[in-house]
Amino acid sequence: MAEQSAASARVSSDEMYDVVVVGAGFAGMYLLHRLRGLGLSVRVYEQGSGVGGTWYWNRYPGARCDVESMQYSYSFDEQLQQEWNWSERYAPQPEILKYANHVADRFNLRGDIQFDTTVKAAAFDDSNNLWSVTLGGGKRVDARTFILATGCLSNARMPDFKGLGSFRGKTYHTGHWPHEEVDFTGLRVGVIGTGSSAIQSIPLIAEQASQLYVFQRTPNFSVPAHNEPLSDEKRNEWKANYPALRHRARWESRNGIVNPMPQKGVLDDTPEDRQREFEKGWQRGGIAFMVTYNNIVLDKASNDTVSDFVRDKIAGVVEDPSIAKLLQPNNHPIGTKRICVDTDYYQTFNRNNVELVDIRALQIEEVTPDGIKVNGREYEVDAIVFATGFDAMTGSVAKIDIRGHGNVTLNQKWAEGPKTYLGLMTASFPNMFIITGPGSPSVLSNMIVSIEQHVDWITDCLAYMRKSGLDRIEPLKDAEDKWVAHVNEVASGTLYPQANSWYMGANIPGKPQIFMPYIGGVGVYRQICVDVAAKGYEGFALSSRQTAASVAAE
Ligand code: FAD
Ligand code: N01
Repeated sequence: MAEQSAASARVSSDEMYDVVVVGAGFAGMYLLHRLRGLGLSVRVYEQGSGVGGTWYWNRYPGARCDVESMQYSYSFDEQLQQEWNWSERYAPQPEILKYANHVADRFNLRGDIQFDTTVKAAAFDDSNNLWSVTLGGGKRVDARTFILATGCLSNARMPDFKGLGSFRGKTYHTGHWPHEEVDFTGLRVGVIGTGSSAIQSIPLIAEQASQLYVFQRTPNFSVPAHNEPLSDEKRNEWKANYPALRHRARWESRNGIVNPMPQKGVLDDTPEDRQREFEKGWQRGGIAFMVTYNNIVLDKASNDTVSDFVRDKIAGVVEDPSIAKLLQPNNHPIGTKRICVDTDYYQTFNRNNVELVDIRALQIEEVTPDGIKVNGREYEVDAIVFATGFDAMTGSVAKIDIRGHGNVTLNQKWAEGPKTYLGLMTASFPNMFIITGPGSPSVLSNMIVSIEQHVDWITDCLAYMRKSGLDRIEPLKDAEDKWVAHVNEVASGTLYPQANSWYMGANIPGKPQIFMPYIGGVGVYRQICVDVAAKGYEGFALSSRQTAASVAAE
C-alpha cells in the first residue's frame, strides 16, 4: 500500500524527490519505510551493494552485536518482531545482515534504494528551497529534504603507516571486510588495535593462524559476553512482553536497553557486598556489567573499585603476569571508552601462538614488505588486520561536501567540533536532518532505539509541515548554542571526558576534542524532543517558501 502511494506521489522527473536519504543501514531503511507512509517520493543512496550498513561492512570473524538481539532489533512493526527468531543472545553479523535483508524484502524497500552510489556533495539552493545532491559520477538530483543516515561508525580509519604500500601480504580493515571468506589457516597474522573489533576477532583469528601478533597501544576493559543460544522460553517471554519492555527501553532506561536499574552507588555498599555485586554483574556478562551500580561513570573513587575488579579478573585469567599487566587498562576510567564484550579474549593470550606486542611507548615504526617493525624488530607476517576503528560520528558526514546558506560548508561550520540542535539539525542548513547525529544519545545507546526515535520525530515533523503549509525548517542559532552548551555541561558532570576516546574525537589526529554524544539519557532526551514538537517546534524557525523569500528580500 505504502509503496503505491509513494509511486503515485513521485514527480515526473527522476531527478527530483521529496526526500533524498544517504545510507541504507537500519536508519536509512526505516526512514524510507516511514516517509513512504507519508506519501512522499524518497530516494535512498547507498555506497555499498546491499542494505544493512554496519552489518554489511563489518564482516570480520567474531563480529556480533553487544546489545542483546531481542533488544537490538526494530520495534516499529509488531508482526516483524513476532515473526523473527534470533538464534543467540548476541546474534552474529551474518544473522543481523540476514535480518536487514529480511526487513528490506518484507517492506519492499529495494525499489527506492540505489546501491553502489556515493553521495559526494549537497548544496542548499535558497532561491528554490531545494537541495541539489551530487552523486559519484557527477549526476545531480534535487530534493526538498536531505537526510543523512550515514552512520556514526561507517568511516573506517586506516592509519598512515610509513611503508604500508610496500607490504607484500594481504591487508584487511575490520570495518571494510571482504565479502568472500578470509582463511588465516597456517598464516602469520598481525592485528593492529585492541578495541571492540579486535577483541571480538582476535580469539577466532588465533584459532586459525600459525602465529598471531597483537599490536596494542591502549588496553581496553572487556567483559565476558556469556553468549549462548537463545532458548524458546526466553525468546517467547520477550515476545509476550514486548510492548512493556520496548516502552521501558525508550522511556525509562538511560541507554535504550532494558537492564537492572540499581538505586545504589558503589560506595554505599561494604567492600564485601560490592565484590558480590560485581561478581554477579560479571556472571550476567555484557555491557549490563556497567549498571551494577548507578554511579560507575560519575564518581572516580567508585569507578576505581570497578576498574580494580576487572583488572583482577584479567590477572586471574592470563597466566603470564607480565602479559596480564600489559592487558590491564590503566589510563582511563572503566566505561569512559566504549566497554568491550568478548568471548575468550584474555584467555587467547595463554596460547603459544599468540604474542602481545606493546606499542604504547614504542610506536609502529613502519610496515615493511614482510611485516611490521617496532623498535628495530621486524615481526614477519603474511597478513595484517587493521582493527583501527572509525572517524566516528562526523567522519562520513565530513566526506560529503555539504553547503548551506551562503555557500558555507558543514566542515567549516564544524571546524571546532560539531554543533547541532538536538543532534537532529544544524543552523544554516535548512531542511537537512541527521539521524543519531552528534548532540543526541546516539552511540551511547542501543542505536536502534535512537534511530527509531529520530526517524519518528522527523517523519512527524515533515507531516506537520505539510499539514501547516510550511516547507522550510532550520534551528535558531540561539537554540543550537544553548543545546551545545547543555550537551557539554552534562558530559562534564561525568568521567567520560577523562578518556582519549573516539567519543571525544581523540582517535583522529587533528580532530577537535569535544564529547560528541548527549549523555542525558534516552528517556530524558526523548521527552525533550516531544516537548519541543509540542511547543510548535520550539527553537526551530519554520516558514513557507514564500515567507522565506520575502524575509530574504527584506
Ligand atoms: P550504518 O549502519 O553505519 O549505515 C550507514 C550507511 O550509510 C552505510 O551503509 C554507508 O555505506 C552509507 N553511507 C555513508 N556515507 C555515504 C555516502 N556519502 N554515500 C552513500 N552512502 C553512504 N550499536 C548498538 O546499538 N548495538 C550493538 O551491538 C552494536 N554493535 C556494533 C558492532 C560493530 C562492529 C559496529 C561497527 C557498530 C556497532 N553498533 C552497535 C553501532 C551501529 O553502527 C548501529 O547500531 C547501527 O547499525 C547504525 O545504523 P545506521 O543506519 O545509523 O548507520
Ligand atoms: O575501534 P576502536 P573498533 N597505531 O576505535 C588502535 C563499535 N563496535 O572498531 O586506543 C596503533 O575502539 C586504537 O588504539 P588507541 C563500538 O561502539 C562494537 O574496535 O587509539 N594502534 C584501538 O586499540 C566500538 O567502540 C562492537 O591507543 C592504533 C583500536 O586501534 C566502535 O565500534 C564490535 C592506531 C581502535 O579501536 C569502534 O570499535 C566492534 C595506530 N596508528 C565495534 N590507530 C560490538 O561488540 C588506532 N589504533 C558490538
